[in-house]
Amino acid sequence: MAQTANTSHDMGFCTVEQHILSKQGEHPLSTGAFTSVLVGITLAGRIISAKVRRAGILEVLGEAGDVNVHGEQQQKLDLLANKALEGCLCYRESVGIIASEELDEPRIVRETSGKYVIIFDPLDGSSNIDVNVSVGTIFSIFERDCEHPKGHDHLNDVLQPGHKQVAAGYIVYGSSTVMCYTTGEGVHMFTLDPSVGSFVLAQENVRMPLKGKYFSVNEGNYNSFPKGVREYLNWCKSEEAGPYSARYIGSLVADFHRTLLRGGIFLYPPTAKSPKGKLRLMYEANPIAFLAEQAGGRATDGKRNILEIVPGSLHERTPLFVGSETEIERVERFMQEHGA
Ligand code: AHM
Ligand code: MG
Repeated sequence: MAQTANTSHDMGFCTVEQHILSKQGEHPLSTGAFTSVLVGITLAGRIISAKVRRAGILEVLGEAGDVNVHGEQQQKLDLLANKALEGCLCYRESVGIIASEELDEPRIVRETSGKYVIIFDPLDGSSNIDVNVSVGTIFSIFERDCEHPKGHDHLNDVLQPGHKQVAAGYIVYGSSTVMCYTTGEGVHMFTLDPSVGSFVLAQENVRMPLKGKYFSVNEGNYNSFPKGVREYLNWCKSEEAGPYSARYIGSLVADFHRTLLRGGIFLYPPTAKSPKGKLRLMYEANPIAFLAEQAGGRATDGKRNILEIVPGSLHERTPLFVGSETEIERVERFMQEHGA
């Protein structure tokens, strides 16, 4: 069971903005500039949530007609979500660079000021948009040094390994809209109260259970998984294991949210179609890995801790295994023995 340190009930009514502000002074990075970035993200989250909730009425479902840098059809809601984040962030003085799944290249918002680099997947789980299944927004924040020499390549400010993230989080638009974030001091969870339009503290210091009997994977790809992964999944279904229960939504944010609260494992291994994995390192795996570690879990690409990977490009892909410590150790043992 996830443990609760404090909830809104014993602390009073605490919004996400109040929570972030209350951390100012406690954390070396908790400054007004940093708070402004997080508040920009929560504002965008509320805008996106409103669009997702009324998608059928607003006629924003379906394809937009363009493909993104990955060759995937952009959905109208993908673009609206991207626009909401750009709009809510770029206005803020502390924003230096933004990068998104929906933008080919990072956008340099301020050349020589704007200390933060914000990288996001505006609407993750695109295939679920039109069928009323949970989707989400994922974000990752780095610092950059604004005092750089002339000719500085801003891409280097973006391509930082995950362990340098100063904050990360997601918003899941599910049966309710929930936001989780970390600044490296635990994971905190908020629920959007639509009657007042605020994210209200639901749980501070969320802990991922050490083990959990859920495995979450697209088993349609089973035949092309590495042998170690196939053997692990066979074990999950064996009598010896219990067996485990399968849960797969196909939206990373929603699948991870369940894994965070209930424990178990989410995996997207290399496949024949995506030999380097399908998920994107910088705006999917990194923020999820940071949150997992902060909640007591772990994330690996099968060989390395996700947070140690030095990215070569913004849209780089990676295999991802994330979840309860016990399950990650177990899948690693299977991969060491049978091949990753
Ligand atoms: P997207 O960013 O284009 O939506 O793709 C990422 C999504 C993840 O949310 C999810 O874990 C995965 O793709 C599902 O992939 P698949 O449909 O191959 O199972
Ligand atoms: Mg995505």
